[in-house]
Amino acid sequence: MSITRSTQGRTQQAIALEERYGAHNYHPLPVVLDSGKGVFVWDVEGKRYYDFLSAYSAVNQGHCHPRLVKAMQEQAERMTLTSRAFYNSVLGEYARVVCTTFGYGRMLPMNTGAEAVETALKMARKWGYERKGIAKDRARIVVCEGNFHGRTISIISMSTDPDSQGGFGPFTPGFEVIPYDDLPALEKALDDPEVCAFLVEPIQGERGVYTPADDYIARAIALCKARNVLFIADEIQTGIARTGRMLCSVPDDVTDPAKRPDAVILAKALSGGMYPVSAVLADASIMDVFTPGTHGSTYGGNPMGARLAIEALAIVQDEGLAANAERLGRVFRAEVQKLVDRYDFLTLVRGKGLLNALVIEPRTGPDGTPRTAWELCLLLRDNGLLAKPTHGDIIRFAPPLVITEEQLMECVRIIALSLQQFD
Ligand code: IF1
Repeated sequence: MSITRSTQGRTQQAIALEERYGAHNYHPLPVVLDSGKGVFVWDVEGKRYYDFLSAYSAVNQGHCHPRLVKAMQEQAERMTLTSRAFYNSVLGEYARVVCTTFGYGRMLPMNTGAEAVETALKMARKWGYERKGIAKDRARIVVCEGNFHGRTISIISMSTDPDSQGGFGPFTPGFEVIPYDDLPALEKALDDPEVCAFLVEPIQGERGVYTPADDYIARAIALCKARNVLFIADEIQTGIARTGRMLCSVPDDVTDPAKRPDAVILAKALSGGMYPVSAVLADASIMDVFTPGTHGSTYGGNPMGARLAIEALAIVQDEGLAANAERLGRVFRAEVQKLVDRYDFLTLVRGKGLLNALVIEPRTGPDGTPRTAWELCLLLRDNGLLAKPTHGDIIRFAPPLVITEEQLMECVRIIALSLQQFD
């Protein structure tokens, strides 16, 4: 006997199950996604949406890219996990590909972004003691207000966001917080001889696609090099073509090590949304502070993740995703700027490549109801586009980088319609 449920019931049932059995550590937009392909996702009721979040920039290559699905199927039938107790036949090639793609001598493979950030923190401290001569347990790392680098205890210890940090003490010491996009503050912080590293996002994603002055990162790199401090770029959200080039912190054609980050942290789109894969990139003079037994991970460098990362990076190159993001990002910001000029409750649109955000003035509608970014996201959802507010009044717009101009213009029309209804 076939039991047919009203499809609306499937949405409510999925939400109810998650509410009942899942921890309440998120407040998802009320939509239950069931399948995805390229720029599109479908909910359990069969409704299609444009995905304008891309799983926080993990699906740059588009949902279920056929080359990634094929790579996963093939590797799944061959070998998925060996641990690093033994070599495997894919990790060496993955290490070569990711080092040559981004221009570094060594890579350390991990799984989640936070794990890679923690790895970079350990590397920086150990480098500080062994190469810079900082006294034992005295190393300090400079970070920025508004940072987001993950959710582990040490990473939230450097956070300035009460939601991320509150209630989880005691905190890991050794972090110095300075204002973002403030070179004099960085210069002052670097006066401390016990500083081993400066960890920074080239654009602060979680803060709302907070974009610094054009020369901030380049000048911060120069300051760090001059003071023998490691410049560590967290490119977990901004890297891998999202902002119109392979790394947001440095143009692809800048090869001079003096003008490049000392270390780069990657995750998310490194596997195209198929599997947690992250990595820390640095040259041997820094990375070789890690010796056998000083760091590791059960799944880090596994053949499945390695195979997917090789394919995910190849897709970015083969499909010209950086150039597409650069070109269509300009189109998107120009079109949305017209809407900002039209509606007084829109403050600005900002971003780089296809990592953009729209800042809304929170207000109360004529019927007395709140008109916040959340309400606008519900209208966008009803009109077939999924996006999510960050920090209350900011909506991030970050579609998969495979989007076409025609699709992008359709999404601009959806945003315009939703703003009209929101007004
Ligand atoms: C959540 C947003 C948050 C990151 C950067 C490290 C990590 C992230 C620059 C850690 C992860 C995710 C985490 C997820 C929501 C999303 C996010 F910024 F993308 F919007 F939280 F701020 N560095 N960002 O963006 O990587 O351990 O998650 O693999 O925690 O809510 P991860």
